[in-house]
Amino acid sequence: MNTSPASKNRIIFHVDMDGFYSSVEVRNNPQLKGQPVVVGSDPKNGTGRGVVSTCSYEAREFGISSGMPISKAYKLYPDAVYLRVNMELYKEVSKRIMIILREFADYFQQVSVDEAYLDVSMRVLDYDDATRLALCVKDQVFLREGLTCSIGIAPNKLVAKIASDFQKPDGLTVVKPDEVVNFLNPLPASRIPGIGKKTANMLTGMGIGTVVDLAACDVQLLLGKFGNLGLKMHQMAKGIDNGEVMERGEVKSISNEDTFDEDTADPYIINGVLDSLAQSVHESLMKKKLLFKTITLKVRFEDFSTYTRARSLRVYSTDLEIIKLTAKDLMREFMEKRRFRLLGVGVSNFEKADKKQMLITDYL
Ligand code: TTP
Ligand code: MG
Repeated sequence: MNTSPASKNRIIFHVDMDGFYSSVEVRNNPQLKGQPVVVGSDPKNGTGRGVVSTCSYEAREFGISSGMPISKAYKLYPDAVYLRVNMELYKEVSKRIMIILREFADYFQQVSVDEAYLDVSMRVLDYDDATRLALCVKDQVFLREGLTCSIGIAPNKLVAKIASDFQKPDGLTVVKPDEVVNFLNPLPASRIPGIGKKTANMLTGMGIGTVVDLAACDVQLLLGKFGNLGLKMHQMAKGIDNGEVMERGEVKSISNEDTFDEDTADPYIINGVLDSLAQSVHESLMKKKLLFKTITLKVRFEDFSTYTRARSLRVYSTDLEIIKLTAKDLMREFMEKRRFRLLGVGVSNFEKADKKQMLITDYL
């Protein structure tokens, strides 16, 4: 694995594309420029049951955001341009963008379809030099792909990531080592990666609203309340992160999920959906020539509460029946009176099929 040294004087970029899916759509259909564009599932005149994947900054002005039910987005602004997700297209564009970004890095790590870390410590002299390099990155991405991105520059990945989100779209935020604390302190604690809504609410209950509150909190208190996550949060609040920029290994998991047209508790429908999800996951697995060891089930109830369960096998497998059986077995604890809104099936913990014999054996 190609890993950057976690030395003290690093200069890291976090690059994140602006409104990625919607920006690609607008670039391909310039007549959409300046319009509120929402990419997600079919709104079906307000009765659609899926979610918003992302939307253009113009649509964000109406309060629309990623992850919101598409029906809510429609209520907020029915006249927006609603487009379906064209994942093949975004993946293709993503691949080309990552090729551009990689050219600028000593060490490179793609973290999602539209974001990457670049360790540039060895190719720049200081933060001014790094700023010039970041402007070159933005220029190249725009020239070659017609898309804008935002970049955060900082001494570590954590602060670079928070910085890239600080001024969006088309932003560039530089946080030098001696500015880290002043940059982080006034931000809401929820800006720290890993602090979701639930944790943020718990923190608020403890009187912790901002990063400086978190940094000032007694670490024992955080440890008691959140375990190791508490310790990690406390470190991050102080801007400490020694994580290295590393090349991403192969794909970590393969999954698929389905939102029902109508919430259901019907075992016949549920089993049918689990089978077809398992089937599609298995097809991707075969295409990628991978063996799996872990099967994951995701369920979402009608009230949007969401749970995941996973089970690992003793040996690697390629067997479709094992995915189906395990998903159904994991499903058993949820088969109660409540109705389901969404089901998902995934596999992970991979091994290359050519490295090991295809082992199709007993399942736990
Ligand atoms: P993000 O980088 O979080 O969002 P974005 O690029 O659309 O907008 P921003 O300018 O704020 O960075 O996610 C990248 C893509 O991932 C996004 O274009 C669509 C997809 N996505 C989802 O499908 N669902 C989600 O809930 C989120 C957050 C993103
Ligand atoms: Mg983005």
